[in-house]
Amino acid sequence: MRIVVPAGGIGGARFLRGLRAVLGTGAGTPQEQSTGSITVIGNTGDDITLFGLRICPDLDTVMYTLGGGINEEQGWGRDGETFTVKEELAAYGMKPTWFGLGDRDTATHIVRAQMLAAGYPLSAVTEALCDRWKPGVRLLPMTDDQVETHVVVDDGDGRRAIHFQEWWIRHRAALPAERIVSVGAEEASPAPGVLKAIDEADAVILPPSNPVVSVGSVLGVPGIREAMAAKTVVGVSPIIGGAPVRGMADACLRAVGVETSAGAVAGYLGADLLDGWLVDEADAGTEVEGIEVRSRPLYMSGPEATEAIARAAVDLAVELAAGKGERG
Ligand code: FO1
Repeated sequence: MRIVVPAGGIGGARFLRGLRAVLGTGAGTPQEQSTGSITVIGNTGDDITLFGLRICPDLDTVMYTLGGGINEEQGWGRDGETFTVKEELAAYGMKPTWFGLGDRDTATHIVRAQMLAAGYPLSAVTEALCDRWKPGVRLLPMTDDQVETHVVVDDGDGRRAIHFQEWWIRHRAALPAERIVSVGAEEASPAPGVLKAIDEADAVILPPSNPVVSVGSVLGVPGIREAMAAKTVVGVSPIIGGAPVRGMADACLRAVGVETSAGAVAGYLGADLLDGWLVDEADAGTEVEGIEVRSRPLYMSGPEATEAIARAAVDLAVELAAGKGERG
């Protein structure tokens, strides 16, 4: 079964570990035992240039998590990390100091910066980095063009736009966001292979990533949403019982005027896109017009739980695809 997954950072990456187990595409699984393939369309809206380096948080989080190099409790950055480069930059008075630039992680950013400077597109850079990490999925950036998520805030110094990372890391998304803007999205094109992978997919699964700045950013690249809407799409709610499982998706939802609930997020993603929506038992009874809602435990409390959630998503997609077939 060929599955396409538009993904963001931590929640998406963890879900992908479970989906990889369901399809038997995990690292070390002999090819013949694999029952399918996974193409991840990674969000690049979080990307930021700092100290001459191009940093791609969501691509790196997926790559490290599936490649076995992630800092597990943090959910981002490398395991066994040190911060000597960060300290030395601060000693030179370099700004910003709020970004947690790790030494091991910096090697990834140097490889990326060097390849980009040599003229390679981000998709080629990502493929080269994955040659080392072997994530067991095909990881494509949503676009090779520059798209960045910026947040319009007004904190008494007057209204201004700041980079998503500054809002997220420095301000912990506590500055009320008047608007979230995907700068450059209108002019961007899907990266090579993205539309083909969607077209050839048996299903699209939306992981419990941030619906606004992660899944939303991927859907905002012209052509991607339409291509996905033509497929059977099943999503996993990132909101349980009115709160995000982790991260600050509620701050993002507030910025776009959407209630922090499993049902409201499904409505925000749209019934034109979503065929099925998994919600936690806490949200059983959620109904969304035009979307088949099913409830089950959604806490990714460990590998078994995560695999069971991924399997439920795949099973619902198979069920709905068959139904679609009947309806023609
Ligand atoms: N998140 C933080 O909360 N603090 C950090 O200092 C930080 C540094 C960082 C460095 C590299 C990287 O790939 C991710 C990093 N993140 C950090 C996480 C990142 O801001 C978010 O995971 C995504 O951008 C949101 O999906």
